[in-house]
Amino acid sequence: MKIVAADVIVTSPDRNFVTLKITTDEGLTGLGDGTLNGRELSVASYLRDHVVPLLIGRDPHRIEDTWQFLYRSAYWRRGPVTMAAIAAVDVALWDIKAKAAGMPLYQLLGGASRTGIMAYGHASGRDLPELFDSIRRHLDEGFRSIRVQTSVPGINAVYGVATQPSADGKRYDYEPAQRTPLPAEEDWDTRAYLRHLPGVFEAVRNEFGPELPLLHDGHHRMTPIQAAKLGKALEPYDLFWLEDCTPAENQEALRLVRRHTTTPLAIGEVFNTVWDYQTLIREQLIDYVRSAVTHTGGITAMRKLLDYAAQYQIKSGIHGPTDISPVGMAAALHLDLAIHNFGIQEYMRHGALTDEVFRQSFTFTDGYLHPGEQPGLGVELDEAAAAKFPYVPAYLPFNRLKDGTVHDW
Ligand code: EZ4
Ligand code: CO
Repeated sequence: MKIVAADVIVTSPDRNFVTLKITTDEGLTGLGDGTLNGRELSVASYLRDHVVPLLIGRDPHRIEDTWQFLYRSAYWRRGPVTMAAIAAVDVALWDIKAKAAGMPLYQLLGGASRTGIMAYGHASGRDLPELFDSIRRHLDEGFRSIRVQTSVPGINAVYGVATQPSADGKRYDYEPAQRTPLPAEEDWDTRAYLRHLPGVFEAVRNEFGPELPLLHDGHHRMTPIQAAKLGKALEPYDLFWLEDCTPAENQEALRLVRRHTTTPLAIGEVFNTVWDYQTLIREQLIDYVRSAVTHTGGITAMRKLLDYAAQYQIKSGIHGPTDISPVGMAAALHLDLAIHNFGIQEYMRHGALTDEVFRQSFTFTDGYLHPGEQPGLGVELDEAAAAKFPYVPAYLPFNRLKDGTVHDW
């Protein structure tokens, strides 16, 4: 088999997505996701201008060789743009291989290790009544694990709170990127956050009982000692995980956090290779790997990363926000089903327009996701529908402290 075409499709149904479609001389096609929130066109260019010409004529079955070729021949290694582009190629090739085999992708990855994929949903509220309503709504929708984000008195705009108004006039919802010409400015005060959050978790536990798995995302805002303090303060409320407690490009910082708290830690949504995790995994400084298949070089690289983590009893918590396209989500679900060290899968529903563009075969029943039994990934792209939604500039917000200092968002 030979690759005869590779097309980059940028579409913006509810938000921007970058999709690579690879076509073979036998008429098989495969899809890969290369969406990088707020920097979508850079991946589209990397693919169109520098990768697509290299793919034509290659044997699509040679996935490992293609991965190594794209990684090593670029010379400039790693980075979110490069690794998202490689991921798009890798996932499209796995889609083709599984379609050629007539099997759902998870079968090629070793078959199912479980019957369903536990998914967590995103509850949030500006105050406790609104937060409780949101948790109840998620429970009604079938979610059996819940991430809890809340407004903080004294802060105007906080990451992850759906009902707060956003800069483009819509609800903030699950989608932090806003269709504004400049990044929206939000504000932050770590001490106010640290004072407020433990009481919120106490109230949630009192209302919903001890069993419900609860998660929280600190979104890179704390120093190591602040993160240690928060982890300790949240111990009575038995979190499933505390995510991104520090900006973890400094992996050593987690040694300090780990010394002080038994709250499980999850890190890695902004990482893009196994090297970003080397200290974190070898020294068992985290409990969950948060990488997205889409941003970490695809199935090939994620499998290796998660196999390495497995030696240290570290589990998967694959990133699944709305900025991962249905193609990237499907890749995550096939991997989740196959690996032994599965932990949990993040799941945010895409909007109705996205569902028109991407036809999906996954199911969500009683809190469990399943990728379905269609050969390949189980996702089809309706290119005519995609063409109706051209790219719209959109940026993630950024933070300033009260004195005007830019802070991690
Ligand atoms: O802010 O995907 O855990 N989930 C997250 C996400 C990220 C967005 C950034 O594009 O932190 O909501
Ligand atoms: Co996160």
